[in-house]
Order: sequence, then C-alpha cells, then structure tokens
Amino acid sequence: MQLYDFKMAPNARRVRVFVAEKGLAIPSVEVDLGSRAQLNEDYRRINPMAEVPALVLDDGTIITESTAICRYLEEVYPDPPLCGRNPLERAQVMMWDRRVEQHGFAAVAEGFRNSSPFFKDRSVTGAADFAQIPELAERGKARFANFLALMEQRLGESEHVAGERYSIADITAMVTIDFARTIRAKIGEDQPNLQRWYAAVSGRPSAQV
Ligand SMILES: N[C@@H](CCC(=O)N[C@@H](CS)C(=O)NCC(=O)O)C(=O)O
Repeated sequence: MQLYDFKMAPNARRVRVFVAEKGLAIPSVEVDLGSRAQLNEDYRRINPMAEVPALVLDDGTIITESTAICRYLEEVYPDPPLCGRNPLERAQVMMWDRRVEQHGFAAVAEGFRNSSPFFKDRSVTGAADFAQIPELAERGKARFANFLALMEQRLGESEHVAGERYSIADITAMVTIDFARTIRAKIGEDQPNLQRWYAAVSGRPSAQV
C-alpha cells in the first residue's frame, strides 16, 4: 500500500492518526499542496478530485476520501476497533464522526478557506476555482463556536465523542480542534469537558503524526 499524503493537510492527518492507532506503517508520498501539486495531471490520474489523502492498494486499486480509507483499514485490520464493535456502536461512531465533519471540520474549512490569502480563488478544494466569500469566513467562525458548545455538552455525558471508547470520531474531532488554529479559535477556559478530553486524546502517541 502507499498513502498520498501532505503533512499540513488535516484530512490526511485523520488517516495518519488512524494508521498509527492501528499500529500500521504505510509508506507515503508527499503531495505538496503548497505548490499546488494536487492539480498536476499525474496526481489527478490518482485522484481526479485533486485532493489528499489517497490510498493505493498493492493491486493498484485507489481509495480516496479519508473516511472510506479508514473504513477499509478497519475491515482489513480490525484490531484495535476504531469504528465500533457491533451494529449499534458502529452507527453511533459514524453518527458522531459525521456530526464532527459537518459541524466542526466543515466550519473551520469554511472560515479558513474564505479568509486566507493563500486560498484566493481556491476557496473550495478540488480542480475548479471558486472565489472567496468573506461572509462565509465569519459564518465558519460562528459555526465553529457552536460546534465547541455541542462538544462540551457531549463530553460532559461520555468519556469520548462517540461513547466510552476511543474511536475515529475522536480522531476527527481532535484534528478539527487543531485545524481551528488556522482561524485562531480554540477550546475555551470555560469548557472543562473539552479540555479534559483534548488533553487525553492529544497525549496519545498517535496524535504526534
Ligand atoms: N472529503 C475528502 C476531502 C479531502 C480534502 O479536502 N483534502 C484537502 C486537504 S485537507 C485537499 O486535498 N485540498 C486540496 C486543495 O486545497 O486544493 C476527504 O475526506 O478525504
């Protein structure tokens, strides 16, 4: 297997943390998003969406989308389970992972990509160019604050995001919180549940990748 990766890309980091939690070592190739290497023809033959990550299997099959890559790895390397151990846990993990993606990760991306000069005319990932919309940057920040409030409440009810066990939903949430540095947003001093959870998940060796 080979992973197409970029150190600073949060979606690629989701997969790297997952791989580390599984105790796997997958060789990787860096796609330099800083010089727009994802738009090169060679890379677009690997991922026509012009995004990282992408996983190439030994038979040449390509899987893209960070969640799909993780789900594949979960099936092939079930231990330790990171996507739930039975139908109900799997549903709860996927429910929370999706909530984090939609209300947390997407909010930060909206804020960052619509404000950073680097993303001028590149406010949406992929091959097509889209102009920035400053109002969306503001909306992204406000949505992220809502997301932190949701997480604070949730983590007052359970040890981890999707329940009592560490899962892919914790990985997506931790990566989201770290990604929020790009919009200068962070967990509040008045959010003790989030503080407790973040210290635990970011202290795991897998978080260092
Ligand atoms: N839904 C995709 C999104 C992947 C994605 O947005 N990747 C970003 C890096 S985090 C990217 O490749 N951006 C390329 C660009 O900015 O043009 C996934 O989960 O893998």
